[in-house]
Amino acid sequence: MRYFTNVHDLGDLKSALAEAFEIKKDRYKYETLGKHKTCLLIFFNNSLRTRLSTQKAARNLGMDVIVLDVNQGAWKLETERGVIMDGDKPEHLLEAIPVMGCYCDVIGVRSFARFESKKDDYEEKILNQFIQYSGRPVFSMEAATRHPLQSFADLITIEENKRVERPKIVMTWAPHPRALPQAVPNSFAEWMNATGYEFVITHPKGYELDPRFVGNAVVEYDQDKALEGADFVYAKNWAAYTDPNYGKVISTDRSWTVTTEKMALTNNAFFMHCLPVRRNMIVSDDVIEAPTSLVIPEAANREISAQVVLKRILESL
Ligand code: AN0
Ligand code: CP
Repeated sequence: MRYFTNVHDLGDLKSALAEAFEIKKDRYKYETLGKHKTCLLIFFNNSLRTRLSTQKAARNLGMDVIVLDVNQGAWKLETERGVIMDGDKPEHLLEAIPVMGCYCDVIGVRSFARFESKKDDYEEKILNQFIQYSGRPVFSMEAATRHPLQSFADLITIEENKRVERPKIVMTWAPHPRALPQAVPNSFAEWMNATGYEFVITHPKGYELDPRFVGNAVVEYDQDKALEGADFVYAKNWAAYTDPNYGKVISTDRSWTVTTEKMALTNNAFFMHCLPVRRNMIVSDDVIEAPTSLVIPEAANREISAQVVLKRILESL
């Protein structure tokens, strides 16, 4: 595997999961695979989990790791071709990318949707430039439209906790004060559609996701109805996708917050969220602290999902 940007790059999910569980049993089994190989992690945006878990995964495989926060200490980057660079950006991404490629064997990139141009975001303009110009294998650490390392960790967590073969998974929008990307919900939907699970998405009108990600999921605007019989509740906020509101907050309706009353409608469901989460906006204290909350196991599985991806990339070098 040379690139990891979406669910399809992983191929058969059953074998990917088997590999994940093998690694989880002994995470040092392949500790020499990455000897003398350098993993460069580029962050255009903040991160706690991705930053730590991906470094840990790379080190478990014996790799060296370099982390660069582009906005802290590097030169401010111009990303548009054709711009007369007489402003505040001394370097162009078109030089910076191949330079970064000189110092490593594998590159991870975090670059969120900017909400300036829906076309640029949904064409994955930044991530694709790394693929095109770095000369190195590239994996996404959350790009504009997807967060596949998160979705893979979420899938591992569901497999570890499901009580029936075909659980009902409900992804619910929840309120948040700031505009957040659609990457996590898009990606979760893409991965759930690739499994045989029952999958329902619920959100207020106006928060419809890109139909290419919704796929065959059932969309139910009544959150209470959607939650009935759920085995897993996956909460996430996202900003509007549809025009003319792309990238905007159009509701902060707190009746959508996941509370104990909401969870009572489910089949004693597990609660999931990728974190970071705003308590009592997205989810109540009681729900996130309950024994049915999987937020910490999901975060723990980020090390495992990253390690499967890095192992496969190393095997292809
Ligand atoms: C980001 C998002 O919603 O995409 C990262 C989540 C993993 N969240 C925030 O910016 C709060
Ligand atoms: N879930 C996740 O990707 O968290 P960070 O943004 O902290 O990396």
